[in-house]
Amino acid sequence: MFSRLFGRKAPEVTPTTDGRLVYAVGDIHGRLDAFETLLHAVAQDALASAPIHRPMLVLLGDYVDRGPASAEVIDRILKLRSEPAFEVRALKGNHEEALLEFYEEPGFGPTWVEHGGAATLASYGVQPPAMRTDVEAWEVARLAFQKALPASHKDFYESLELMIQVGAYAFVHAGIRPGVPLERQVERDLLWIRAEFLQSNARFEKIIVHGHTPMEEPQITGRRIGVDTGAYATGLLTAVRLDDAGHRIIQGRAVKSAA
Ligand SMILES: [Mn+2]
Repeated sequence: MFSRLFGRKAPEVTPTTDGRLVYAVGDIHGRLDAFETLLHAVAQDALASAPIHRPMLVLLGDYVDRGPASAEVIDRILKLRSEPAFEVRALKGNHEEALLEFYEEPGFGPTWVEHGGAATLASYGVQPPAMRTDVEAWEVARLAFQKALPASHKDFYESLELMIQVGAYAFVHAGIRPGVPLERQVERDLLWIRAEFLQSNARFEKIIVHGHTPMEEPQITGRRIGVDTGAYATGLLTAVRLDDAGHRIIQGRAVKSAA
């Protein structure tokens, strides 16, 4: 009311993280090099911040495919989980969904490879079939993949989360469907949505922190924070640091970009 009377905007309220220090990391896509650089920067920042509670590291999904070191990225995440420095929370991306689909269904192989799956198979020591249409060869590759995939990795892929909420923020891989309450969002949208979410002017219940759609620069608006900077191609991996004082971008760049 007052804002209308005085012709001013309502005062901005800083969104809260309920006292937590949170880092949300964008799409890694097999770029262990960029991930290591970013983790180093995040760890330095966390030490300097001396938070009261253990800092939270939210991984926004799409750990595998396209880049050269998918299996190694998962090993690195599992190691982080075994260490005390961060509470590690990992979201499911559409590329992890594709991996799990191929694990069950060899006919999905050609589709997966179109989206960078060959790099993931290679990182597990599995050669994808030369002929995309060779059904028997895909079944051989699937069986080899099932054998090569460590149980710890299978557990990891199967236990990924779809949404994490902290204070005024909700973390998802791709985005949310506008107009649908957070608790009624469906997996397909959370993993895949693009334009309908990115171009929406709808009011969201929380500030949505997401990856999935690569942009040259991190996208920060009042309703969403997008941190996918296409690391697999650019070598630049982005995180957003959130606490009760606000947000700050932290980036890690691989020494060399992918050719
Ligand atoms: Mn994605």
